[in-house]
Amino acid sequence: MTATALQFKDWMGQVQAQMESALSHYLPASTHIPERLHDAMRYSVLDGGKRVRPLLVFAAGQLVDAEPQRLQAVGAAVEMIHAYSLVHDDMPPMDNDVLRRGKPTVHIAFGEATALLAGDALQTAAFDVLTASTLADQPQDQLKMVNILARASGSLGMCGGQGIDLYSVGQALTLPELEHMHILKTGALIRAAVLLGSYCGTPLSDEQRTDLDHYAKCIGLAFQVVDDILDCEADSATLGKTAGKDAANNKPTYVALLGMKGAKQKAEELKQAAFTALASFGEKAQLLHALAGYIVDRKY
Ligand code: GRG
Repeated sequence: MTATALQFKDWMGQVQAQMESALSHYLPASTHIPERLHDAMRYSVLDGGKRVRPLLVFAAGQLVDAEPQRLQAVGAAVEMIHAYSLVHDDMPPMDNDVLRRGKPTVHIAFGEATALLAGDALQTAAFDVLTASTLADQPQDQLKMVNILARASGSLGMCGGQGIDLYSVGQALTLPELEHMHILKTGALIRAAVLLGSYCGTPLSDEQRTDLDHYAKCIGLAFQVVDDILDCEADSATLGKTAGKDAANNKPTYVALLGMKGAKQKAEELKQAAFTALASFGEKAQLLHALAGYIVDRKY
């Protein structure tokens, strides 16, 4: 491993540790009544996950010299939305999964009604954190941040993407349709994480914001392409299948549409496009650059 790669790994470890404490701080304590609901919320968020979205918040914060406390709050808000989406996605009417991050899913551990409530409460807790303290220099910027997170999470963002996914089961999606679904389902929150981090410090110019947004769109889509590749590889290894669980469940994937080689090439192209979008930021975009590499080259 090179010195730069080691420094990046150290930085990731530090942000992940900071986020664990920040999330624990912002989530209601288990001792609050109703304890069962707060236990379920904490169970779904703490002690697990790569924290990719908070890492992006911090990396974008570096561009604008943002204060760590602001980035922790914003990272916590985004991670709470992410956790809520996983809790609901795992439930029987959606993916019906029994394991997440190596432990029983929330509805298995706490029951379906509590899982539903925990997801709902995590969603509103995110907006509580995003509005409870000053996170941008200008009040209108903080208002914009609330709007960015709401848009990215709702029916024009993540929920909309999940809807397209649900309604397309058993249908043959074209590549543009698959791409549209993932830009919303996974990409919208990743894009929001990058933009939100950039609102926490010195304002960017419109041109810089456009470049940053382009970077965020590329890595948001790359994240899903790589997720499909990893799913397919894991399922091939354990089940001896070549198409992966999603394809076996009749869900469209990049690997099914492009083949493994084509999907890997697509991820590489998106990474290069993300790098290009960062060119004008120079040294300040080092962490965003490294994160694009991490997202595309990760092994889990
Ligand atoms: C139910 C409203 C609602 C939305 C669900 C994002 C989503 C929409 C569902 C997740 C389904 C899924 C597993 C998609 C694949 C990509 C993805 C988001 C993987 C999980 O994210 P990671 O890898 O997870 O960042 P960790 O555990 O590291 O936090």
